[in-house]
Amino acid sequence: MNRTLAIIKPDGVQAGLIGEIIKRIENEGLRIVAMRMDKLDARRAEGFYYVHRSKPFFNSLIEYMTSGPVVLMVLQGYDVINRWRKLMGATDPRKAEAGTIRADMGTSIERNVVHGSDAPDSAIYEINYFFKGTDFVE
Ligand code: IDP
Ligand code: MG
Repeated sequence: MNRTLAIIKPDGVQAGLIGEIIKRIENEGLRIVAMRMDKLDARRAEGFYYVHRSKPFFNSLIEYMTSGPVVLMVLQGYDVINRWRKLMGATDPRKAEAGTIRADMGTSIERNVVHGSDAPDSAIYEINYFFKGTDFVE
């Protein structure tokens, strides 16, 4: 699996960070093979994050993810899942490595600016959740 799903979350879009985040993706040598802006409603956000449905932070996460527009992207490249996770940094911006997107731009463990698939099976689920075959460029 050489593709992953990336999301610029509502706080990132709201703060005007789309360009800076895409610049980091391109500088890393990852290719954007599908991309669009969207606004998630609760049903779509809940389906996307269904693995977290019993977590205490689930309702707050859904409220956050539906609070404004997002940028959905499919990234492609060698070892892309790990490379994008490394660019993002740890879930909690306070624990994220210096120079990562979450360390530089995140404001809390919830409002951490970006999403990235964490494994090949979740990448397949997440990419297919938002994109269909004809959305991709080669
Ligand atoms: P990840 O985005 O680094 O893969 P996950 O554990 O999959 O982290 O959690 C999904 C999202 O849920 C996080 O990116 C963050 O927005 C939110 N989240 C995770 N843990 C917490 C928490 O303890 N409190 C509040 N929100 C959380
Ligand atoms: Mg995750």
